[in-house]
Amino acid sequence: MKRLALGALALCGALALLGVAPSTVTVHLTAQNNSGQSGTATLTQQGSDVVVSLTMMGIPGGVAEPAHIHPGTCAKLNPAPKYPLTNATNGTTTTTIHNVMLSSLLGGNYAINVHNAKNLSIYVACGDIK
Ligand SMILES: [Cu+2]
Repeated sequence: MKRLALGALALCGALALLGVAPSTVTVHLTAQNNSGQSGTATLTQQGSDVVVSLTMMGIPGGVAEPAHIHPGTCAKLNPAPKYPLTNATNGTTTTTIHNVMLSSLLGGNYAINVHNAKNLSIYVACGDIK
């Protein structure tokens, strides 16, 4: 156990020296169009990839809702997705977006949204990435 902790410490030190210290951003998705659905997404830099984990509350059981990262903000969203996420089935989804820097997604230029499974034009939740 002690050896494991020392190993983890050494790994952290090595990552810090390499300048690839992991960083994470949390995005809160609020309900839209009276969906009653809200959620939390965490975006984590892992090397040259960003891993997006999304957990939604209030999705009906068994429903797979499409989710994306879109350019724009929730208030003014570009309807064309920039990065598709895997569908939020039973409320959770994890997607690895390759060759993206988390820093490029910050600054209020992108938002994460979730769509109604039956009618994509209806947004059920959205959160600005900042
Ligand atoms: Cu979308």
